[in-house]
Parts: sequence; C-alpha cells; structure tokens
Amino acid sequence: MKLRAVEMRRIHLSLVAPFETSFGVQTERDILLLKAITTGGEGWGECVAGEEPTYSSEYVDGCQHVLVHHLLPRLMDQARIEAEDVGRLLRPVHGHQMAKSAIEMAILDAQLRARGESFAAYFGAVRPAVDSGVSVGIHKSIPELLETVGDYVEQGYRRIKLKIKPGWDVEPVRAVRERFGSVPLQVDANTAYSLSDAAHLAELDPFDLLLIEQPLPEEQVLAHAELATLVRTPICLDESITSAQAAADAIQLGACRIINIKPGRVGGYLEARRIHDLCAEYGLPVWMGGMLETGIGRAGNVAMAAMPNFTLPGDTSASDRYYHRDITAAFVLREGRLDVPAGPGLGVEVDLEFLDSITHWKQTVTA
Ligand code: SMG
Ligand code: MG
Repeated sequence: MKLRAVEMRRIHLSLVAPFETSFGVQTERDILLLKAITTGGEGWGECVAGEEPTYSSEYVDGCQHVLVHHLLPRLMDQARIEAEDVGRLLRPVHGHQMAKSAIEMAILDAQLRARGESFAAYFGAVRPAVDSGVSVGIHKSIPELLETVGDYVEQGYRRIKLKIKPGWDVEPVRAVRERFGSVPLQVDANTAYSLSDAAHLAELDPFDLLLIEQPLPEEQVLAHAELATLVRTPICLDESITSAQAAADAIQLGACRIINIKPGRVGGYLEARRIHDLCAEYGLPVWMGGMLETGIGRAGNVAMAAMPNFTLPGDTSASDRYYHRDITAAFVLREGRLDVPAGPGLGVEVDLEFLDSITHWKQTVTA
C-alpha cells in the first residue's frame, strides 16, 4: 500500500485522579494521535509521550515536530510501504522512539484492517484475555494509599504496583503488605535512586516483591548489575530498555531479571516483539507496561500482552482507571482481566464525535 496522508491531532483528556510519580504529578493529558490514510484503508496510532520530557527525553511537542519534519516525509515518498519497512526507513533519524512507534502503529493498523487480521493474531496471541495489574501513584499519606489500593483490590486487579521515591518507599510497602497479605506487589522508582542507596533498597527485600522497576537512572545499566548483587528483589528495567540491543546488553550484564515492555519506548510493536522473543530465549519473563494510553494504545498493548512470554500481569488497567470517558468503547475489568480485541487491526472503533470535541489541534500531512 501507499501512505497518502497522515492526519495528526492533539486531544485533551483529564485523568480521573492525579497520578504522582518520582518525577511529577499528572492530572491531565495532551495526547498526539495519528491516522494513517493509505491506499488500503486507514489505521490509528497513539504517541505515548507526555507533555514534558520527564519520563524520558521525548515529549509530545517534540514528537509532533519530528514527525512532521523528519519522519513522515521519509515514509510518504515511498511508492509502497508496509509496517515492517518503517523501522528501516526511519533508522537515519536517531532516537525519537515514541514518535516512530506512533506512525508504525498506525500503518500496522491500516495494513491489518485491510487484510482482516487482528493485532492479536499477527503477534501470535495465546490467550483471549490478559491479567491486569494497576499502577498506584505516590499518595499524601499511608491511610489514603491503603484506601486506593483497597479499591483496586476489590475491583479484582491481579497485581498492585506502587510508585516509590526516596522518602516514600519502605513504609508504604510495609503498610500495603500488612493490610493486603499476599497480593502480588511490586514497586517502580522511575530512576529516583543511586547505587549508594543499595542498603536502603535492600530493606524492601523482606516484603516479597515481584520486582523493583528501574531504581537507577536510564544510562546506569552497569550500576543496575551491581545493585542486583546487593538486593534480593529481582530488578526489572523500564526506561533503560530502548531497543532489543539494549535489552540483550542489559541481560548479558546481569542488570535485570525481568523486562517491562512498552512498544512506545522502544520504537514500536515490531521492536517490542523482538524484545519479547529475546527475553523468551534467555528465560526472562516480560510484562506489558503502560503510559496512560487511551483505548487506541490500550488495544495494541492488550493484544501484545497475550503473547506467550508475557507471564506477569501488566500495567494494562481498565479504561476507568484513567479516564471518565475513553475514545473507544471502554476496556472493562472482568475477573481481573481485560479481553483481547479480536476484530481486524486494533479491533476497536474510535468515537469520532467525542474525539472531535476534545481535539485542540489538527493537521494533515500529505506527500
Ligand atoms: O498506563 O497504567 C499506566 C501507567 C503505568 O506506572 C505506569 N507507567 O514508569 O511504568 C512507568 C509509568 C510511566 C508513565 S508515568 C506518566
Ligand atoms: Mg516504569
């Protein structure tokens, strides 16, 4: 097929509750969505970048700019294009994984819708529904945290992840472990610690956590390997894993025993699949991360999370964990799981009337 145009739009959505991490508080989102218009039909992509470059170096204005000026022109001048070509065609542009991922996703959706194949079938999904975990932000007090976690446990989430930072770590973990007994529990530091905190992080060991996610800065892969010898809790990497090559290096260095896969962070679903396969070869479990996606991104993530080596519950929560109203039919928790969409492509339809009502910017890029 040929890529004829890409409709870009930015939408505003308020989160149902503020979400605080070690790098800031979020109350609303400004999301870049792409619609690939091809000779074979249309497809949707979602860019996971936030408003500020605080999770990683990417941010939504930057993604918009690099797509318009550097990425889309390289795809639009091709006589024929398939999702499998996008990574190679965009390789001359360094970095910008989240921007690259969004356009590869839109093209893949168009391509799969055209041939009537679901994302799940394309990735070789082995289950019709995936176990859902939920990521719980930093709270003002431990009683408030316990109330939030209690609500999620009652809703049936199969795993709780607590965001931690220096000053909000051992005590909240102890409180949740004491109140909720054996609930599967893990923590995510979003790079907030340094190797000199190893003895402190080892104080988390008695709480039987599934993993500690990205304790140290993104570049400090070797320091994670050192930390792994000083704490018993398995280390999982998120921000550090920007490609399959980075994953292979981190695994060989002993920097992680588990990987959080986020298609947006690694340049797209096809690179994410390579990381899944690589981890399977090395015997490392993986799980699907989350970037507060709308129903578009969630659809792709849930489909990929149905692959065989996604053996831990992901940050694939129900739509109502994030938004009062989603831009697709809501993803709903059923016995702690989300159903994998089975229709062609992403298998979800976008509510265009609602989408238009929350769109604050729109531009169509043509060849
Ligand atoms: O989508 O449920 C979600 C969010 C999960 O905690 C989550 N994501 O580092 O894993 C992570 C964070 C990054 C996003 S914070 C805005
Ligand atoms: Mg993380």
